[in-house]
Amino acid sequence: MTDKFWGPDFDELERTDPEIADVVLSELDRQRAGLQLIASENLTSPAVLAALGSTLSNKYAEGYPGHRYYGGCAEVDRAENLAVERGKALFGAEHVNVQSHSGASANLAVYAAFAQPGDPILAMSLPHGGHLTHGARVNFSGKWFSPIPYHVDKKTELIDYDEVRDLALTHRPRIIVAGATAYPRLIDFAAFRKIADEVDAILWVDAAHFIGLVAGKAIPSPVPYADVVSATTHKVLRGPRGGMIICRGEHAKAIDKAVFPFSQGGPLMHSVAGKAVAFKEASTPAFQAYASAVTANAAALSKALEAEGMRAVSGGTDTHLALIDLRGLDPAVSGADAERRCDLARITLNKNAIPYDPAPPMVASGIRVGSAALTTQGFDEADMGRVASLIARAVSADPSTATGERELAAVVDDVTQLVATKPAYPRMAGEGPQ
Ligand code: DSN
Repeated sequence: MTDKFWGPDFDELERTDPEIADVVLSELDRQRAGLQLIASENLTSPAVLAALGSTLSNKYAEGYPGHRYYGGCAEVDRAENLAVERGKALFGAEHVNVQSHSGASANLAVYAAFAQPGDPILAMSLPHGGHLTHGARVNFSGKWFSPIPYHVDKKTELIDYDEVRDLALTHRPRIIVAGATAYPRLIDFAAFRKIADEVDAILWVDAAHFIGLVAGKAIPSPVPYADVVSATTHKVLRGPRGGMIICRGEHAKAIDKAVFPFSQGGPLMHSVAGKAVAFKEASTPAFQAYASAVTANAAALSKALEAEGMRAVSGGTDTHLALIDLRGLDPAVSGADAERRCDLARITLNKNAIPYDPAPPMVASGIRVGSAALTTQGFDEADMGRVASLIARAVSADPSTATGERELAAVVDDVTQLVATKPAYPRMAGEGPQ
C-alpha cells in the first residue's frame, strides 16, 4: 500500500495557486456561514470528497469494466464494479450505469437509447416544475424531439393525470417522462405506468431530485414501475456531482451504448469512485434516518413559512423541497427580490416560477427551498421553525431602506448564531479560528 501523501494536499494548493486556494477556502466559509436551502444541493461527506480529490482523476477508461480501450484499468474497474453492484443492491435494480457526468448527460443518453429525432415526448412543462432537458425549446431535447408538455391542475397544483392520459392518447408519445425539479409532492408512478402501457410508450422517471429519498426509503421507489430511471448523485443522495441511470435488464445494452460511445468519452473515474462511496453510505440505517428527517424537515419548514404568510404550492410537501408562493405578502416581493434579500442575509435559496405564474421566469412569484443540506448538518424540525422566521424577516427587509439594511444585518447575526449550533463541516482541531 502506498502512503497517503498523494491524497488531497491543501498546503500544496496554497503554495501553487494561492488564488484558487483562497476560492476553495472562501467557498467552505460561505457554506459554513449561512443557511443552504437550494433544493438540489447538499454537503457531501469527507469520504466522498477524498475519492473526488484522488489520482483516479488521471485515468482514461473508455468502455466498461473488463472491456476498456486503455490498459491499466484494473483499479478503476474495481471502483466501477463496486459502484454498479452497490447501486443495484441499493435500488433493487437489474442494471445500473454510473458513468454519466451529470443529470443532463444521463438524460441525453436516455433519449439516445429510446428515441429518434422528431419523436413525440410527453413531459412536465418547465414552468410547472419540469426540467430543461424535458423538452425546453432552448435545450437539445426541445430542438431534436417534439415535446408535448403536461401540467399541474390549476386548483390542486398536483399533476393532472387526466390531462397526461388525454395527451398520451392523442399524441402517442415514444417516451413519457415523470419527474421534475420543482414539484413538492409524490408522483404516482403506477398511474404513469398504466398510461404508458396504454399507448405503448417507454416510462422514464427522472428521479434526479428525489433519488436520495428513495435510497433512504423515505418515499416509494420508481424502479419497479419505470423502464428507465435517470438520476443525479449529488442532491439528496449526498454523493459526488454526477449522474446515473437505472434500467431493466432488457435495456441494459441500449443504455450502456447510449452513454458510451454515443454521448460520452472517458468516464470520470474519481467521480465513479465517489458514487461507490455514496451508495455505501446510503445503504446504512443512519442514511435512512437522515432521509426521513429530510422529509420531516421540509414539511416543518413549509408549514412554518405558511404561518409567516407565505403559501406553500399544493398546500405542502411530501419530499425534500417546498415551492413557496410570495404573492400573499404585503408589500409585494418577487421571487428575484426574495432571493437577493436572502442572499444578503446569508440564506441561500432560489427564485422559482410557481404554476401559472404571471411573472417572467427571471422575476418569478416564488422561491424554492430544500431541506437536505441543513438536515445533513443536523437541523431538526424545531430548527426549521427558526429558519422560516429568518427567511420571513429577510424577504420583508428592503435593502434600499436604512431599516431594511439594519434588519438584514440583524438576520445575518441570527443566522450566524443558528449555524454555530450545528455547523456544516465542523472544524477540526487546530484548523483556523474556532
Ligand atoms: N439545477 C437543478 C436544480 O436546481 O433543480 C436541476 O438540474
